[in-house]
Amino acid sequence: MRFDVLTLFPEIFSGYLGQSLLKLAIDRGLVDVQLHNIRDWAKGKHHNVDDRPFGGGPGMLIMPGPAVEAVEAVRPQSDNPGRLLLLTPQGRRLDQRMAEDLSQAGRILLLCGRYEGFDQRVTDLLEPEEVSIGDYVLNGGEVAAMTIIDAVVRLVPGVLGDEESSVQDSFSRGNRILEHAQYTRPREYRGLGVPEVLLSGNHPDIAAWRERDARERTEQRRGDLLGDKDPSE
Ligand code: 6GU
Repeated sequence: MRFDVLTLFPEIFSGYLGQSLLKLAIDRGLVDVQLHNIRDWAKGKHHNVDDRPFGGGPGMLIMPGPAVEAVEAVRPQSDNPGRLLLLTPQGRRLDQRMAEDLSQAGRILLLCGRYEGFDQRVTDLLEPEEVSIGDYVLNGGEVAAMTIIDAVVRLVPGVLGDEESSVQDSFSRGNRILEHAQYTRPREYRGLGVPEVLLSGNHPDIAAWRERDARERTEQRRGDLLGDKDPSE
């Protein structure tokens, strides 16, 4: 799985990319993340990438030239043209189903905006898929791009061990239930014990307890998940 991140702030990604699970996946050749600085495609001696909006208004917009030319230069670097995502709070909201679909693409290009966003002609010319990670406003697309990489990478075969397989995750395909509570040692901490059934060795009883706990917490916290239909379908 190859990710190409196009951003004005590639440094934001360095700590994240050096972190355990992702670093391991990169070292094992399962994942490749290429960072590209949009400013490298800026023209003129000041390498400007942003300017004020025509018609007035607050903030600065990323000019079409650097963004469009960056994508046009990076896209042919691999045989797979991949899926081009533009990160914006105006995009389609990311969910587990979208992450699963993206994990099949082989390659994802992530175009990160800062300031007040991109000149409209970036979208008109590149026709990217516009993606949001939720209904709140971030200062830029970088944290959203990391979120997408993080959600997708753990679905790439081989990235997670068998032990931590993603198939039973709360939101894996068709699974619209939260996970049950879990306990580890010590058996007592500050006067709080562990449900007796989990210490019983009775595996049918343990499975039944976990199912009930998962159902109860889903009802209490996320009743919206229990409707008979996925609202994204
Ligand atoms: Cl993708 N970008 C920005 N700037 N804000 C967001 C977002 C993206 N998703 C939610 N909020």
